[in-house]
Amino acid sequence: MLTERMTKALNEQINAEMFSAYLYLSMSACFSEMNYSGFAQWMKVQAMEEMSHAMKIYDYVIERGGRVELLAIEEPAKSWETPLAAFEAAYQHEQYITGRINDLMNIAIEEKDHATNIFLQWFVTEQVEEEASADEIVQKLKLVGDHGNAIFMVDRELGSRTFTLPTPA
Ligand code: OFO
Repeated sequence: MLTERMTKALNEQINAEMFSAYLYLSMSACFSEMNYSGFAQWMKVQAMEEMSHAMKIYDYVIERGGRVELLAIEEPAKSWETPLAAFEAAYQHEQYITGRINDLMNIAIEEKDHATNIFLQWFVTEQVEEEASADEIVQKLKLVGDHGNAIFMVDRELGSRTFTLPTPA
């Protein structure tokens, strides 16, 4: 059984993951408008991944006999000046999410909730990957600078990303 405090924190994380999905879908729409179909595809896949993160927590709360409460999803920003600005914002957002996962882990420890602690370990590892992949693209875009052809090549490369359901916790 989850404590009330743990349940509340997990419900808030469902919301944060859904907001991540909204944010990346908004970036995808912005890229589509700019005719960067590869960046748009990458962000769309990222949005689906975020929804799967939310669902993972949703299923866990229910499995533990907790009550899922869905909260209002904040409206994301709608436009970014350049691909670099969007990916920098994505990287910053992932750092914020990592902080949230760490806070959740601290609550699990304080509540002596070992099952939730183990469950959250998947997210701790996932965040390392989430930060690394966003930062890698930021670095690549910094390297290519204003060179249109090179940006086009990065766009093409990122367009090959497809969605695969993350491995179970
Ligand atoms: Fe769910 O990892 Fe990104 O936000």
